[in-house]
Amino acid sequence: MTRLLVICLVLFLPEMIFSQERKVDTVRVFYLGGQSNMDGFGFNKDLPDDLNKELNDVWIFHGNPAPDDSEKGGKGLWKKMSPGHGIGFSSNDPINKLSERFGAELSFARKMQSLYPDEKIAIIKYSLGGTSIDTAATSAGTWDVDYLGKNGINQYDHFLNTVRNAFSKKDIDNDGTEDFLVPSGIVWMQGESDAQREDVAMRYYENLKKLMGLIRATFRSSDLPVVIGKISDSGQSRSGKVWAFGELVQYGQEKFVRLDDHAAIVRQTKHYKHSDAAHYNSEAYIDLGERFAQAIFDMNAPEVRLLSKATKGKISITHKPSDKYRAKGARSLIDQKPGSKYFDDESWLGFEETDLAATIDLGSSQRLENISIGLLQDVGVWIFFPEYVEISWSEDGKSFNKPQRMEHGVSQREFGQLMKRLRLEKKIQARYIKVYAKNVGKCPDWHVGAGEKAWLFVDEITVK
Ligand SMILES: [Ca+2]
Ligand SMILES: [Ca+2]
Repeated sequence: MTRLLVICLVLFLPEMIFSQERKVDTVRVFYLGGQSNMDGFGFNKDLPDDLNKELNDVWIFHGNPAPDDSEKGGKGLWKKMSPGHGIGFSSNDPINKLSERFGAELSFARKMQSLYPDEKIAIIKYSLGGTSIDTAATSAGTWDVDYLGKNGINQYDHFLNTVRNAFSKKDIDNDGTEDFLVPSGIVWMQGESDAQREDVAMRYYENLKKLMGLIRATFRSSDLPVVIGKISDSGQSRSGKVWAFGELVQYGQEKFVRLDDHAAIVRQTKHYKHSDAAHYNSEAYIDLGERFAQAIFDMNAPEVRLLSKATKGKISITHKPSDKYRAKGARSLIDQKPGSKYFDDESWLGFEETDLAATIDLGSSQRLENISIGLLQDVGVWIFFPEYVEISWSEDGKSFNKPQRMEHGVSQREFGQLMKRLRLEKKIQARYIKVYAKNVGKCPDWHVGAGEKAWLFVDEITVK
C-alpha cells in the first residue's frame, strides 16, 4: 500500500465509520403509570377469548411494584403482552409472576396495534396501589421527586429504574435485530390517594404538572402526549363519597389537560361499574385501555401520527458533526426525537462551519408527501439558521432531481432560542432523499464572534 493511500484511508476512515448504520427495528413505546386503578383489578377469567391470551407482536416491560425505601422497585423483563399484569403481579428478573388480574394495559396494547397496524408496539408499566404524588401523603408511597423519606428511594425512583431497565435491553423480542424504542405517549391513572386530604388535593395540579414534566424529560420528549384517566367515585361508603376531596383532584386533572398542549383526559370513568369501593370492574378496564389508546393516537399531530418513513431507513452524512454535539450520531437525525430549545440537550447535531449533507435511503421506492428538517438558532451561542436548505430525491440513488431550495426568513439578529421546521410539501415517488443545509460559515460582522466559525444545529429530518 502506498503511503499516500494509507494517509487517505486514515483521513477518511472516521467519516466512513460514522456513515455506517446498522439495521434496527423501530418500536413505539408507551408508558403506563399511576396507582391501583392502573395496577388493574380486572379478573382474567372475565376476559373475552381474544384478549385472554398472549398477544403477538406486542411487548411489555412491567417494573416490579415496590413500596418506598425498597431496593426492588422497577426490576423486570420484556415479555409478550398477556393477562396477569394487574394487581398481584411481581417481577424479580429473571422471573415475572403473573397474577389472576389485568388492567388497562391489555386492551390498550391491542387497540394500539389496530391504530398503528404497520408498527411494533411496546408498553412500559410501573404503578403501585395507594400511592400519591404529594410529599404529605406518603403512607403508601409517593412519586414526589423531592421527597427523600428514610433513604431517598420512592416511587419516582422505581419508575426511573423501570425505564432504565427497559431501555437497557437492546433486542426486546430476541429476534436478533436491535430494537429502537420511540417514546410515543404517557398514560396516567391516579389521584385517589391525593383526594383524601384537602391540602393535598389542592396541590394536585401543581404536583401533576411537575411529575408529568419529569416523566416527559425521562423519555427526552418535552411534548410527549399525556392522557389522564379522570378519577371517579363509586359512592360506596357511609358518607356517599369514597374520596372526600375527589372534586379538587378532578379539577386539577382538568386544569392540567386544559393548560397543556399535549394532554387529554378520559372522562368515561364516571360511568364505570366497580368491583369494590375503590376499583373498576373487568369490563371497565377493557374500555379504559381502549380509550387511553385512542386518546394518544388522536393527540399525536397528523405529522407524527404515522412514523417518519426515514426512521426505518438508513442515513449517511458527509461531514461529521462536532464531537461536542453529535447526539447519538447520524441516526439521531431520523430517530423521531426532536430536540428541545437547548442546544446542549444531546439531541442536536452541531456543525461548526461545515454544512449538513445527508442522504437517506428508505430501502424501497415510496410515495411521499412531505420532507422536513428541524433547525435551531441561538445567536448568543453562535448558532445560526442555515443560509438555505435544499432537498432532492431519486429512485435509483444516481440521478437526483434539481434541488428544491427552502429559506427560513428569520433574521440573524433574532436573539433567543428559536426552533424552526422547514417543510417541503410535494407528492413524489422516491427511495433516496438528499437534504443539504448550508451553514452561514462565519459569524456576521456585528456579532461578538464576528469572523469566527458559526454553528449549524439540526435535530430531525422526517419523510412522510
Ligand atoms: Ca428485536
Ligand atoms: Ca432526532
